[in-house]
Amino acid sequence: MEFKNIIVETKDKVGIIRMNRPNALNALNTETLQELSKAISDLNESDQVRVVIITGEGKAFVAGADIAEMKDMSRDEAQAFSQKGQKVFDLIAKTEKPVIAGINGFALGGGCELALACDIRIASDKAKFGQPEVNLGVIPGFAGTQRLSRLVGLAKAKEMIFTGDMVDAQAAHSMGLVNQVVPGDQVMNVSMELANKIASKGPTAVKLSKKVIDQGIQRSLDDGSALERNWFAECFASGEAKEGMTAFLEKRKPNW
Ligand code: CO8
Repeated sequence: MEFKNIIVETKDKVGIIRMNRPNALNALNTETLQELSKAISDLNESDQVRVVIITGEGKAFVAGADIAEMKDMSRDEAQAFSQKGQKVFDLIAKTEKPVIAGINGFALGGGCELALACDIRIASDKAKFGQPEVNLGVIPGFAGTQRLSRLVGLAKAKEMIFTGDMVDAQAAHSMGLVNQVVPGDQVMNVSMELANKIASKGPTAVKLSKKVIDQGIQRSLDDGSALERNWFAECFASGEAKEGMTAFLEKRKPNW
């Protein structure tokens, strides 16, 4: 599939998706969602790739769903569009490999929701976050009501969603919406550094960590701990535990 609205590349063990509709501030139309879905599936299946970064070209990460495309939607079309976006973002959230959002600028509406579907968020000090849907007479439709409240708590999520106000990167950091704020021109460097560090770790252990955290958080502590036991054992079955521990004892780097 040829991509028109995104650029996909691989550097070492890191797959990079750049949202690339700068004239529309990388707004998500149906075509872009389809491309994003294909790209993330391809990177998930690639043996070379261990970590994925999603970032934006120009002054926006993503300024939301495409308002021009949504404007005349019927109720059924709106439902289908919301479902499509939720499915793509779910694919990102459930990708076996860690996904880092390198937030270079505006992350609004669907753009904030895209960042929320990623595992780790690195933000430029110039980035702005918001769920401005109420300004347009709608609510977030790509799971923002759900993921934002789970990440930053009900009070902050409700304030952002009810007012539609934008918050700057520092405020986003204070509420736990982003992991780190970095100077604007350092977003990709810091994201790559983090991605390379994660990519150097035991690949099965990293994948299973993501799976057990995401699945366990939805269960009781006892049930989550049962999952952890199973997947802890799985690390031994994969052979990577033996290599990691042997390497430690032999004072060398593991080879995985
Ligand atoms: N959709 C379509 N086009 C957009 C969008 C968007 N979300 N955002 C910006 N653009 C376009 C502008 O129309 C403009 O186009 P043109 O040059 O042809 O006039 C171009 O991008 C540049 O934008 P601005 O001139 O507005 O740039 P500014 O720097 O002045 O302002 C802002 C930047 C503040 C980011 C401003 O563009 C803005 O407010 N954008 C809209 C942000 C927004 O409301 N996003 C939420 C959209 S709703 C949503 O995401 C819901 C998701 C769930 C959908 C569920 C499905 C039913």
